[in-house]
Amino acid sequence: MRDILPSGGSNRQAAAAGPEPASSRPTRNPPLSITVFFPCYNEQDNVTRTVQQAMQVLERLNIDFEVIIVDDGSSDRTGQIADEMAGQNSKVKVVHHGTNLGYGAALQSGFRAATKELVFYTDGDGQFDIAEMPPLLGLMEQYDIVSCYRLNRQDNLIRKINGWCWTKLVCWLFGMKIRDIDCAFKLYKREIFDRIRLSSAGALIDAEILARAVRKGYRVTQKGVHHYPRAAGTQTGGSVRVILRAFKELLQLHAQMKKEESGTNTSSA
Ligand SMILES: Nc1nc2c(ncn2[C@@H]2O[C@H](COP(=O)(O)OP(=O)(O)O)[C@@H](O)[C@H]2O)c(=O)[nH]1
Ligand SMILES: [Mg+2]
Repeated sequence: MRDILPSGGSNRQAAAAGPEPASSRPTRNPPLSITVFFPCYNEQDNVTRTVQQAMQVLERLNIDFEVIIVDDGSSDRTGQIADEMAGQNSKVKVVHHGTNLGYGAALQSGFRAATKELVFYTDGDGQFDIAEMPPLLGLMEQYDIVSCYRLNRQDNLIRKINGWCWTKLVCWLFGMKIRDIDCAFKLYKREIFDRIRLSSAGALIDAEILARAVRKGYRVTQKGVHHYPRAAGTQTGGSVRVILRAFKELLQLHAQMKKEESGTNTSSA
């Protein structure tokens, strides 16, 4: 486990010049409340199982919680199933997108809708085991973010190589040391999202959140989790459209953050 700090000097300056990092403020132990959310796009055959497993794990924790399903404009029955679950349990909430807006937009909606002290998300397709989330909670006494990495990524070799290169590229551009940037198993202090403005609607979102949070001085730690084959439904995370959009957003974000950084340096000079 490592304490992840920005590796670039300018980022370090920006973090030092920013407001007091959350990690230096007192944290309650145990954490009082958690939002768990699932981005879902056409997950009619997975969403019930995924949400029920989450409810079981969360009930056992004995803390205040809510579960949010973000239906990203699904054309199958995901939205109806989500509404039915919310109708049966007041702890389940649903956010619907009228059309498919993309993975990043789905995550942004989840973070915006979250009301609890901590916010955790994982994919609605059930490729992770939410039972691996509770051991991460204790880490929030020392850290603001737990970014997990897949111990046994269940994808073909090409996708694994692409994922490795993407992580390296993004970390190099934004001065971070993260093992698996797109691993959809992350825990955050919710207040982070009051202090950063996100722009990525596509797959760049994970990188953008981490880059912006690290720049603000939030502390990240990493932990390995297991990854399972998709049991049902269709994977779209590696499609050419998703990849091209991620590269376009990467160029835009890099330029935007450089501009923001030079603005910060000029105003603090
Ligand atoms: N790919 C994709 N996934 C979305 C979108 N909106 C929400 N999701 C959800 O994001 C998660 C990851 O998608 P998936 O295709 O399994 O990607 P992969 O696991 O990275 O190959 C799933 O829970 C999807 O239902 C979207 O517009 N595109
Ligand atoms: Mg998946």
